[in-house]
Amino acid sequence: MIERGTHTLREILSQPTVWQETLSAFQVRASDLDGFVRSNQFKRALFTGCGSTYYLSLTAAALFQGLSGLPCQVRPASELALFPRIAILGDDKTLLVAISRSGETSETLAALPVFREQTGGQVLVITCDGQSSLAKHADFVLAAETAQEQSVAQTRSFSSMALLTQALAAQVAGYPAIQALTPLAGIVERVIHKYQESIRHLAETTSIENFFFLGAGTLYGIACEAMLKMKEMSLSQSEAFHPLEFRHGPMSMVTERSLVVGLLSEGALRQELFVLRDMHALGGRILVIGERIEDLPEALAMTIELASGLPEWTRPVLYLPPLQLLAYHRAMARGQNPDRPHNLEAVVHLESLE
Ligand code: F1P
Repeated sequence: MIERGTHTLREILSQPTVWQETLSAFQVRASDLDGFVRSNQFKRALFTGCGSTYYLSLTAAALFQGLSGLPCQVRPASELALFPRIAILGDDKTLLVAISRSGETSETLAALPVFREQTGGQVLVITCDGQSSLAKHADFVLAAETAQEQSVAQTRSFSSMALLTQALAAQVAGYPAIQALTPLAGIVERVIHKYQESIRHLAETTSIENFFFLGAGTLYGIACEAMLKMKEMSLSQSEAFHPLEFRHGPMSMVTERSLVVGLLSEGALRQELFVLRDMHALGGRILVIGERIEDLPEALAMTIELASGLPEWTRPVLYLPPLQLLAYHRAMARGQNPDRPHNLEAVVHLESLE
């Protein structure tokens, strides 16, 4: 019998290698992608997915708009399928980017024909299964095949598909995508190695009862994914907020039994640190993840410094492995099996949509 958590841990730790493989796969498709983008002259993009891949869409759309300047929207696939008139804006110059690890989720599959009928636009699919039903219905496919997983909860699949969205955004914006993203694999390996033990130690702190993940801009989708990982794997109370939104009510839940995790950006760093100091004053424990962490006394927080030296747009994926490890070790400490989360399946089917 395989010990609980074996697949999840192996998949989390394999990310440096799988990211390299994913970027190589992207490189093979890069000139075809250029042709696809040039011949369609897209004016806007709509990103969609379900669960983890909806949260990935939030980060991807923010990056895409930030780099390319094209307006982007994000909707859960169920909203596109069930409420197209209020969920879909656009015309035949709109690109739908549909993201799904399995490529078989019923809502995401149902969204495609609805989008095509309403806009006449093209569909680009990002997936871990290039032979899936979703991929078969796409106009263009980017696949991270070696990121496929045995675990139900997405870890390396999420980060590898995130890397593909970053590469897509960079390429559309005319940045040297591969060159900019290649160093990430080495950097994440160092981050995992340096912080794995202290993350495990924090995750095993049984006095922590609830988790709050705060992220702004491109990091909001990452905060949501961290919240979902903590719920799925360890069945712990967790929520995600934009950092300043947190002060508008939700912070009333912070006690000395809370862990507030700040995913620090560059643009709003001062304000984010202000919120974290505030939450510490309310009794919360603080974990911060950021490129460089200064101005925060050690006693106030546990810190994870990415120290990548890379441009900010490349960095969102680097926050993921420490957050996945936090959820994994919390699950193990609570006797859960993160490979097979409670009540969950790897693919969600809703018969009435099929
Ligand atoms: C999306 C998803 C996952 C979730 C669970 C069920 O799947 O909702 O986010 O963790 O595994 O499926 P997919 O469309 O990306 O395959």
